[in-house]
Amino acid sequence: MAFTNFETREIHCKVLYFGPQSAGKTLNLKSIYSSTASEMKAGMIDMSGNAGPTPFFDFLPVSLGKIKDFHVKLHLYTMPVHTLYETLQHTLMKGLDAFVFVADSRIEAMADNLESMSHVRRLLGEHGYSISDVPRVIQYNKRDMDQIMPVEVLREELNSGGFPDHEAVATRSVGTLETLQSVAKQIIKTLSI
Ligand SMILES: Nc1nc2c(ncn2[C@@H]2O[C@H](COP(=O)(O)OP(=O)(O)OP(=O)(O)O)[C@@H](O)[C@H]2O)c(=O)[nH]1
Ligand SMILES: [Mg+2]
Repeated sequence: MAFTNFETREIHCKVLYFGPQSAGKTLNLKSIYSSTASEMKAGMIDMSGNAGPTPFFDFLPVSLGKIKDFHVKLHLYTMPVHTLYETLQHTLMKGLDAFVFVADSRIEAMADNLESMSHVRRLLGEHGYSISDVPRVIQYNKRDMDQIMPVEVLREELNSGGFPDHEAVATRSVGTLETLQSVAKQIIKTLSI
């Protein structure tokens, strides 16, 4: 649920990036960070130093600017994959406004994608969200790699609900901003301002 502060005229929304291990969740946030104009970077946590698997989670606040006299901010988080961090997963699930599912397009990652998607659905259910109603974007990442699944198959397996989806190459910042814009558009529609 978006948090509205009427005194400061700010609305804070929470977006979680899900997906299997190494799908490119952290790189999505890094790419958004590096594509943001330096004058807009105030308040962002510099993520350029983080490398390798994410031990806990990543966090990146981004500003959408003013909408009807309210300053709208998105708080982007990546969800840790390992069940070792179950408590953290439950904490991150609270107050969710939308999510991005980053799929790894490689054929060998298909089973992990499916398992990760059912984990997301399970978490949504456990936290009282209406599974088919939470705004989301599905991203088919690593489109530059060899031996990848056709997008139509990924769509059939991971996006039967017909949510907005995008192809991406996060290493080259291809599709990462489009994914963010897509999720922002859906969130803005749900804001009651
Ligand atoms: N070729 C290619 N490699 C990618 C792409 N996206 C991510 N990678 C690589 O995949 C690896 C994992 O990327 P991360 O962004 O750390 O993935 P993650 O989902 O945050 O991984 P965890 O934090 O371990 O769950 C890195 O070596 C990236 O360079 C892509 O689009 N193309
Ligand atoms: Mg990571």
